[in-house]
Amino acid sequence: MTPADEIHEQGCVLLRGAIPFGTVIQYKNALDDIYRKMNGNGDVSGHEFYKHSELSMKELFSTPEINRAAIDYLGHPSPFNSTFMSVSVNSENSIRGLGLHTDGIIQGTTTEVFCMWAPLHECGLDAPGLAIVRAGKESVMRYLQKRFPDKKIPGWHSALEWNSTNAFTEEAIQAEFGEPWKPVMVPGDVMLFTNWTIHGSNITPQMTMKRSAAIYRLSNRTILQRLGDHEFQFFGRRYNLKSWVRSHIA
Ligand SMILES: O=C(O)CCC(=O)C(=O)O
Repeated sequence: MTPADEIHEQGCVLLRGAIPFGTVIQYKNALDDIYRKMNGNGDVSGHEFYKHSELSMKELFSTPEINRAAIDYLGHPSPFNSTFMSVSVNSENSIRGLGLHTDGIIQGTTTEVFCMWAPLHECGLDAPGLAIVRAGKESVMRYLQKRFPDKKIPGWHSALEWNSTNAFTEEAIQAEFGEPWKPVMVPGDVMLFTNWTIHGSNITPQMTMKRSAAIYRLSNRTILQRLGDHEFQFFGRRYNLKSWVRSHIA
């Protein structure tokens, strides 16, 4: 079974040692430099990171194994978004993590998205790791439709509304899918999943160390194609963003 087959079947696959250790440490050091300069520990976008370090997220994840999995899953991968996220129990050090969710319910489900998550520190034992539900798109879609019966799925998404329900509590998810997988991971390991995979931070009060992760997402549609999904109004007339960009810029 290929990594893409595993993603179809169970929503995720963990590639051990997928990126050379030394490369990951170079990115970790660059991120620490940025935090020192900015005197902060929040999220850093891939774009901001590149401006400071000239290290690109694309290159970090560009190994033959990962490229193959992305092509097998998406066909023609195109950059979607990228960020570095640092998590610890001490919120002065970083953010305190994210509860269980699917990226699609927040960022949209009309585009297929392939997500790569790589820790820059050891995690899952002394530092927060990743909690991930081993369930494929079909079963997650069935679950979401059951929990949000009046919404069109795929289609509906909301940055806030999903979070005002109990659809993503540990208890609700466990009752439907069983205990989420919480693997111990080291720099070089990469978890691959999609915008349908239920996941979040694995954090307990005992995890006293900080962990950073590089997160890079690709989609099966280019930015221009995605713009075609959006309409806007100007002086009472409706415009399609993609057609507008084509005629005025592209
Ligand atoms: O890095 C983490 O702890 C969680 C990341 C996550 O859930 C996300 O970026 O969607």
